[in-house]
Amino acid sequence: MKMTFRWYGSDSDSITLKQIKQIPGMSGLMGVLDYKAAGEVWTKEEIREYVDEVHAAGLECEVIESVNVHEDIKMGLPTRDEYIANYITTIRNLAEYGIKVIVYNFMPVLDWLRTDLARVIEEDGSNSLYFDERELGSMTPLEIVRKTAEDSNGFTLPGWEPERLAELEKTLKQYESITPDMFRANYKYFLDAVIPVCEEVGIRMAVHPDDPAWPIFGLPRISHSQEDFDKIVALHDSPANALCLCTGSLGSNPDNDIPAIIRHFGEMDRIACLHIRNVKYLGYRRFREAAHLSSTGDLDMFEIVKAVYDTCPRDVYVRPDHGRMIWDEVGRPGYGLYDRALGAAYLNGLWEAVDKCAATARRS
Ligand code: DNO
Repeated sequence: MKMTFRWYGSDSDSITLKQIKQIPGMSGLMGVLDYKAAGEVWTKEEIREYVDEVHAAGLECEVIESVNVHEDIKMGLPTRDEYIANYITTIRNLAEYGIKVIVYNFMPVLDWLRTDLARVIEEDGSNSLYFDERELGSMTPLEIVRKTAEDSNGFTLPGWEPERLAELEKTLKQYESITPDMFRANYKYFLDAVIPVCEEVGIRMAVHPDDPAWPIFGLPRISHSQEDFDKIVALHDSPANALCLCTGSLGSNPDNDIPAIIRHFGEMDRIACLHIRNVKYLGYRRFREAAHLSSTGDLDMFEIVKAVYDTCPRDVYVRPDHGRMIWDEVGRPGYGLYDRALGAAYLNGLWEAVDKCAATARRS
C-alpha cells in the first residue's frame, strides 16, 4: 500500500508539503491542479511545475485527481470530440511526468454533495461534513451550490469549480431528457476514446463513485453500487478502465458492503487506488463523516484494509480521505491536516498488523 495525501498546490492549500512529508509512511501525493476548468488541457509546463515541487519535497506524484470531464462529453453533445481531444492531450502530458493513475468522475453536474460542511459533533466538539436528504428536499440545486461555496472557508472545493457551476440551471434542464442508459452510452463513447491512449502511455483511469451513493435531483447517476461498477468496467474491457474505490462515498449507502465490493473488484484487478474514510449513519439518507477509527463510525476499517491486502497489488495507492476539523484547525472542509494525518497513521497501523499476521500464518 502506498500511502498518499491530497494536496492542492502551494497557492491553494493551507497545508505544506513539508507537513505532509513528516507524516509517517507517506510516499507521495494524490495531486490536483485545482485552477483548471473541466475541458481545458493541462499543459506540460503546469504539470512540470507542480510535479517538480512535489519531488523537491521528497514525495512521489504518481496519482492526479479531478481531471474533470466536460459536461458536453457527459451529455453527448456534438462538441464532445473537441473536449475528448483535450482530455487525451492531458493524459499524454501527465504520462510524460510520471503519472500512473488519473482519478476522475462521471457524475452529472455535481461532484460530491453535503448539506452542511461543518456539522458539530456533540461528543467532542469537532466538526465534519454532513448530509441529510430532508434538508436537501427544501433547497434548490442553486441554493445548495451557493451555500457550499459560502461555507468553504474561502477555499475552492474539488468538484465545485465556479466556472463549471455557473451554468447550473441550464445544464440541469438539459439533463432532464438524458436517461441512465443514454448517460452510460456517452460514458462508453468517452472510454472508447481515452482508454486505448491510457494503455499506450501506461496510465490507469480510476473512476470515483457518486457521493452520496444514490440519485440526487433526478439526475442520471450511474456509479454507486457494485452492479453499477460491473457495468462500467464492461463498457471498455481493459485494466486501464479501473476504479478509485472511495469507501466513504460508496459507504454512505448501508446497502453497499464495502469489504465485499473491494474483494470483487480487487480480484478483477480493477482497483487502481482507494480513498479510505469512515461514515456514521444517522438515519435514512442521513450521515456524517467520522474519524477513520472503526469504532467512531459504521465502516469496519480492519475488514476494509484486509480486503485491500488480500486482493489488490502490494503497492496500490491509498489515501486517507476527508477528515474532521479538530484542534481548532481552519482549512478546506474535509481537507485539514490533523485528522487526515491521524487517519493515515491508523491505516498504516492496520496494514502492518494485517501484514504481520499474514506472515505469521504463512510460517505456521
Ligand atoms: C472529494 C473527492 C472527489 C474526487 C473527484 C474525482 O472530496 O474525493 O472530488 O476527487 O470526484 O474527480
